[in-house]
Amino acid sequence: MAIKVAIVGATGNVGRELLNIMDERDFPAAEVHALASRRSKGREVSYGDKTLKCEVLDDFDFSKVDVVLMSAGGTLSKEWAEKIGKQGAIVIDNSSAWRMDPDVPLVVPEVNGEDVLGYDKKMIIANPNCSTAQLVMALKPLHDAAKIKRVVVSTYQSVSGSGKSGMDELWNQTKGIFVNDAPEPEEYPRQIAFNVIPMIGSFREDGFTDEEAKMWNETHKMIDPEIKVTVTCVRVPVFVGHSESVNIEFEEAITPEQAREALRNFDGVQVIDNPEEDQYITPVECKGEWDTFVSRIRVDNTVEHGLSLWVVADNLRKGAALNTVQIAEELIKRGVLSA
Ligand code: 11C
Repeated sequence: MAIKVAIVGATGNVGRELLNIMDERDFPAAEVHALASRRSKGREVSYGDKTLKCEVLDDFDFSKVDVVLMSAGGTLSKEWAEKIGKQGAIVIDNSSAWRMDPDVPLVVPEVNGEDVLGYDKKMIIANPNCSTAQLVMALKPLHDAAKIKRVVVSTYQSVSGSGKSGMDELWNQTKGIFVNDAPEPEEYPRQIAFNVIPMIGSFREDGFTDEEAKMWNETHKMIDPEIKVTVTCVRVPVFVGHSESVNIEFEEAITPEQAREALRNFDGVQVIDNPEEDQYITPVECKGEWDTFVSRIRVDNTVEHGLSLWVVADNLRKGAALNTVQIAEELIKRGVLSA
C-alpha cells in the first residue's frame, strides 16, 4: 500500500515546498491532494512534472487519506487537526497550535525521531518553529558530547518566515525606496528594507516575544528541560534562510575540534568552518538545501567551558516543509505508515 497524502495550505510558501520536497525525496505517495480555501478552488500547484488542482478543505473527506501535512496557520489548525485525526488520518502540523500540548509529540527526526510513536494520543504530530528546528539540530550533538548548561541565541530571520506577504513587503519597499515611493509597512512594525527589526511575533508581559519563548519551550520539549535558553529574535532583509548566533556554556570541557567532529557525525548537519580559507556559510548559500550548516565554531573564554557558533538553514525546508516530510518518513521507518 502506498501512502495517500493531503496537503492543507498547498498554495502557501511552505505548502509549495512540501510538494517540491515530496517529489525530490521520492516520497512513496499513491495519491496527493492539494487542499486550500474555497477561493483557491481549482488553482493549480506543481508536484514534480504534474499539476494538481486545489480541492476545497471544507468539502474534503479525510477518511480517504493516511496522512495530512498541514501548513495553514494556527487558527485553522486548531479548528481542523483534531477533526481530521478523528477521521483516521495522522496530521503533521507546521503551526504553533499543538507544539506544547503534552499529548502531541514535537519532532525533529534526527533529534528525537522515536517520539513520533506518541502520535496516537491525538493523531497529531507537531513540527517545530523554523528557528528552533535548526537550533536543536546544532545543540543536540553538542549536548550529547558535553552537556549544555546555558545557551544565548540571537536570530537573523528571513522574511519568508512570515509567508509570501513578508517577501512581497521586502521586495516592494526595496524597489520603492529607490524611486522615493516606498509603501508604508504593513506586514512588519517598521521598515524592513535596509533595516533590521528586533521584534518577531508579539510582545509578552515579560518583555520577550512569543517567537523567543517558542525557541526555549520547544528546545526544552525536544532536548532537555534543564538547558537554560535566552533568545533575541530579529527580522532581517533576507528572503530565505534563517541565521543564528549561538553562545553555549557546557558542563564538561569540549574543544572546537571535538564540537566540529560531533556536528559532522550528526545526520543533517554540515560543518563549513575554515577561517583561514574564508569558509563559513551565509543564508543565500543555503537556500534550497536540506541540511543545517554550522560555521565560526570558536572558544568563548568568558566562561569555564564555552563555545560560540553560527547556524544557518533554509527556513522553508529544514525549518518547515522538509522536517514535515521527514516526520512522515519517520512514521514509515517505524512501521506506522506502510509504503
Ligand atoms: C518567522 N518563525 O520567521 C516564524 C515563522 O510558529 O511556526 C513560523 C511561526 C511558527 O516569522
